[in-house]
Amino acid sequence: LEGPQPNKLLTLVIINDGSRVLLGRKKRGFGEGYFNGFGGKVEAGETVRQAAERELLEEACITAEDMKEAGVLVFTFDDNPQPWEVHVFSASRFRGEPTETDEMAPVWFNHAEVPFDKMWADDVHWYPAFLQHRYFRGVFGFRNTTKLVWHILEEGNE
Ligand code: 6OG
Repeated sequence: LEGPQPNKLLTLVIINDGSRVLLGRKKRGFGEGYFNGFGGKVEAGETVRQAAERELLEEACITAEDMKEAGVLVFTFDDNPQPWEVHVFSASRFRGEPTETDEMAPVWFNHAEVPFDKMWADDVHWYPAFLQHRYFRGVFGFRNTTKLVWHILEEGNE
């Protein structure tokens, strides 16, 4: 039997210029085919923020200039004993040109045209808070990796 395990830490950065968000279509690995922000696992010896900056550069070839903490999401899976804790950041300004990489193909979407049907099932729940700059905390329960079966979401103004 496996006992409780510490959360696995990941990052997610979404550029929001006020009317559009920059997402990437994931080309390989976990979540392939889905649109999402840019991010990945926090590595040993780096802070969550450093990991967020590194993954944004690796996956989209840009550096955020005003990256802020936007919220925290915890994902539990019936087929994985380790919850994932995803730290979500937002930024409105960046240096560099969003560029397709091996991992991600960047695309801008108007706020009203975010492609939720091609995104993780949790996203539709917390994007309203994200787009309105309200800090959010959510816990999401997935079955068979991709089916969302329950969630809790709190929004504030922190
Ligand atoms: P790599 O393992 O490819 O990073 N991620 C999720 N994002 C959303 N919106 N919903 C989920 O529901 C997610 N699960 C993972 C975190 C994976 C990237 O995908 C995000 C990371 O940015 C389950 O390095």
